Amino acid sequence: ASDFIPDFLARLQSENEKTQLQLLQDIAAQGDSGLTVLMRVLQDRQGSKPGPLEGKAVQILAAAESPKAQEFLQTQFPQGLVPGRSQRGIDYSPLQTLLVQQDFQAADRLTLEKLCELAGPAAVQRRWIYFTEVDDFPIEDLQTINTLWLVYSEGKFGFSVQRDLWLSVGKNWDRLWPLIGWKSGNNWTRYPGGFTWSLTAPRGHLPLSNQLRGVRTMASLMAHPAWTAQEK
Ligand code: UYC
Repeated sequence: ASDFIPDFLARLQSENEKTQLQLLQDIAAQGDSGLTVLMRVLQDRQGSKPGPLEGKAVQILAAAESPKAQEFLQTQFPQGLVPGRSQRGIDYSPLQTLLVQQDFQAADRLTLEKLCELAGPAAVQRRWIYFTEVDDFPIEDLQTINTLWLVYSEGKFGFSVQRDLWLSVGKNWDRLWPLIGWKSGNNWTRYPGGFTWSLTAPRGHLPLSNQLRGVRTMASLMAHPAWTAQEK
């Protein structure tokens, strides 16, 4: 029954990321022995920086109704796969939980809340952030939030993805909006119903930045040193 395991592990080594993610889905479809392979993959990769491959494996294990898989996640990753590093003592584990569950809409809301927390009590009260507050965000916290989005979205969502696209269109907002599905023709995408809260969304679709008060907050986010600084 587990003949496929060595072959699978060998293919996982060689294929590109997109194929690897597909391989993980295929293996998960093999039932309990498939879950065992996913646990093995995660164990083999412990100590290296988690990416979308590890994120997908954790999402599959978390969704499986398998006590063995639950226990594995509890013991191997009691704090979650991604370390929730924060320079301001902010707890990112609820965000990690929502992203593991692929509840992208709730995760998006919580991301906005976390950015307000980062900006301080005035922003928490106001429920939105000034662009000047973004400049003072610690690199470490933005990297944590971004890594969480990247790891649990097959590398599709996150500020750094938005930034890559923004650079690819010469920092032209009018070209960015349709690319990430925030505007279609002359129409802004309506919050929340118009947005796509799943991986079928275009790259860079999430997390959202409300443009009601202009682009300066998003511009500050895109220009933040977090995206060019070395990760710890
Ligand atoms: N909304 O249209 N948005 C809200 C987006 C705009 C508006 C929240 C994103 C255009 C109002 C989020 C886009 C616009 C509210 C987003 C978008 C507009 C609101 C909840 C595409 C009108 C009610 C968090 C760029 C033409 C709140 C929050 C209020 C909410 C996101 C209207 C996450 C990405 C220009 C009236 N929109 N927003 O910030 O403050 O409240 O009245 O961007």
